[in-house]
Amino acid sequence: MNVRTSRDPDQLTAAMLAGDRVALARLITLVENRTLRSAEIMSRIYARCGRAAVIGITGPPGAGKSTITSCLIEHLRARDKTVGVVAIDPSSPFTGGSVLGDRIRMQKHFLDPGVFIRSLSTRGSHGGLARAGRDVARLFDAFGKDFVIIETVGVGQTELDIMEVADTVVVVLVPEAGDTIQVMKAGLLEIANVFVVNKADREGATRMRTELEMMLHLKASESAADEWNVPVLLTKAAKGEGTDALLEACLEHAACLSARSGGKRLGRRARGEVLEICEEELMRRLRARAGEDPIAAKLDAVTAGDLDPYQAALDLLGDPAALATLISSNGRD
Ligand SMILES: Nc1nc2c(ncn2[C@@H]2O[C@H](COP(=O)(O)OP(=O)(O)O)[C@@H](O)[C@H]2O)c(=O)[nH]1
Ligand SMILES: [Mg+2]
Repeated sequence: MNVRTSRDPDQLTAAMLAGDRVALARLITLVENRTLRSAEIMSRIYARCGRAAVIGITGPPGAGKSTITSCLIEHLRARDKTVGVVAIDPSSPFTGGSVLGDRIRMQKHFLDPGVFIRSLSTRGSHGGLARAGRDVARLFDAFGKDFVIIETVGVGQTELDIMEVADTVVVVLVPEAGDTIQVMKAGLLEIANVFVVNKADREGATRMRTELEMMLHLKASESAADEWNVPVLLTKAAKGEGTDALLEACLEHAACLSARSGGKRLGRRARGEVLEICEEELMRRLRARAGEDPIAAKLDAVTAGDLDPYQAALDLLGDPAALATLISSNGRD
């Protein structure tokens, strides 16, 4: 078998679980393409997941997420831990900043066999991207990485969805007016386990920390007592300052989690996830069949003005035989 070109989930997952990095890269590509194979692949590796500590890093573009990720990789490698990174940022690929020093630092990570970095493109729907991000994180976990870092731009539902797979969610902000309000609007206050005010070399960092602490205090007094107090840390990631304390906070949070649940949170939204996987696969199959009958015939009737789109959809859904054809796996991918 040539693992570079194989599409066989059994062979590829066996090779990957035996430690083959090329097989891992190939599986990531297949999972990124969101075909039926992604579900088949994930089902084969799922039982091996749950050992890695998954850290999600989110925040606005340019806040310093990639720079922080790079620092965390360095700290983890110094402790002999292996790391997988999934970067989901359509606007800027994971290069670790434009400064030459940053790029040289990133280069080192790309050459390190203990580190596997993968950027995901925006291909497909947003839901598809969120699922791809989660699945790649799980592939790293099953492969045996000690830590998985997911970097994503924190502005929408995609990011919130991806963060479901993270054990510890780090929200990175910068001292700029309006950011704390943005935090509330984007629902980040609900998902953050650790807040970071990066670029603390700029004015307003301590004020922003105070604002965040006040917001967290209000939230804590509203809800039942939580064993975890969300810390607000200041970092100057470009200089590497404060990122060791950030890693410590992430480790403390992970320890707090496992003490609380007696294990990993894997599968805590199992019901929702099954429905999501079905939805994605059903949509994929429907789209693949859109050019064929019975959908094509209905579309023609709608374009000709003989049928309205609502009735066309109701006809298709009301015909069990048509429905069975539509959602059957065509085995072409
Ligand atoms: N002044 C300052 N700039 C920083 C700091 N951390 C990162 N940057 C710079 O901010 C820019 C965006 O960083 P990047 O990590 O790519 O942000 P991302 O879009 O959140 O991943 C880069 O030019 C970094 O060098 C910091 O602590 N202070
Ligand atoms: Mg980035």
